[in-house]
Amino acid sequence: MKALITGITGQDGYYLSKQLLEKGYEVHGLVRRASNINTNRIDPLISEFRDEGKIQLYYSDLIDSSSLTNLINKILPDEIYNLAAQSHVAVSFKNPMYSTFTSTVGPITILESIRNLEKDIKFYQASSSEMFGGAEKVVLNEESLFEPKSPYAAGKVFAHNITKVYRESYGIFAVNGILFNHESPHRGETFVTRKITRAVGRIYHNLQTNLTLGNLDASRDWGFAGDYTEGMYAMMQNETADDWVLATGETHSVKEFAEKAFNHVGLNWKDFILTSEKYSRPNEVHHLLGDASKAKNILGWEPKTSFDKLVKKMVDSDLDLANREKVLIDKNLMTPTWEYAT
Ligand code: NAP
Ligand code: F7E
Repeated sequence: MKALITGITGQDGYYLSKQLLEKGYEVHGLVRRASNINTNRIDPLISEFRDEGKIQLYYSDLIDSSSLTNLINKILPDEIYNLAAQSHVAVSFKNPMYSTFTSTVGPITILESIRNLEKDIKFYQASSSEMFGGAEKVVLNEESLFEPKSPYAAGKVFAHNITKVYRESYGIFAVNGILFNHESPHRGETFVTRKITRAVGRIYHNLQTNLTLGNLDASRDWGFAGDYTEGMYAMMQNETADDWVLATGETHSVKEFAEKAFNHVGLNWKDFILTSEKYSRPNEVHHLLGDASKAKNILGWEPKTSFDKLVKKMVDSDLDLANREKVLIDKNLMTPTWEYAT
């Protein structure tokens, strides 16, 4: 089996390609050219699987439709997972056009390519719980209404709908995975969970003195990314294509996440956390809580990692990272970074 993954260099790209490679897939990934090498997450997979020709990377971009189409025509994958996006909600307010182009032009280009090919290629679209808007404290499922609150979410609603349109109009096996927040030690460092665990590691090793956050009262249904990429695969193996919610069914505030993360190293979060308006968004998603019963009943998917285990896993990994950084900083081989933007 051959899979093409857009967004292979991201958090989910890492877990999904690892799982597919371990199942014997040939994995093809789309990489953006950047001034610094940006394959650090998947480097271990590249060194393990490249010699067997099991992992192959190509320069492209979701908004470069011709290169994307040429790639699909050349690779002729069995499954395409569209994970690429400008995925930071706060940044999407600053770069609304780029964020929207990426989320909309990308999937429709892929769907058009699939429509024009003889081969039956399955398509996975990375939909998001952000599409729900989170204004009400309700439990959300596949039937809940979309009320996007950001350019990011508005773009994802388009992609979700166009995926459904191609499924219903042309019989393409096109799946929407409506995933609630999922985190890991590979999470980008400007998302709130990783920003917190990174700070805990650095504060513990005296590399940072405090941490500035925005809205501490926002709550999210946070799961572990590796569990969610297994869910993506299960959706693609189901007999029929559909829309699926993946969530844990628990919600926790940013404050609770911070409290648990600092407690894990014996520190009190109140001694280190500051708040600033600079991290608030023009429009906030206050509360997200998902119901993944459909995925559980039909796909047999359930999250395996509890909230406590997730926080500990992320803190432990960032303690280790900060420890390694400390060694380099002490030898003047690295300049400390004190605070991350966004
Ligand atoms: P991520 O870590 O931010 O990774 C995003 C990936 O997209 C990276 O590989 C990035 O490349 C790539 N990318 C960005 N713009 C691109 C473009 N114009 N052309 C080609 N590639 C581009 O995101 P993630 O957490 O793995 O999430 C994966 C997908 O699921 C995203 O679509 C996200 O919106 C969606 N999602 C995520 C969550 C979550 O909680 N993680 C929940 C629901 C939905 P670089 O490495 O070069 O930046
Ligand atoms: O924010 C609040 C912030 O940026 C979570 C993406 O993967 O999940 C992610 O989007 C909450 C928000 O993730 C800071 O205001 C407080 O209420 O970690 P986040 P997100 O916006 O939920 C969804 C499902 C996706 O699809 C997205 O791609 O935390 N918050 N203080 C902060 N957030 C950040 N980033 N930084 C802060 O300092």
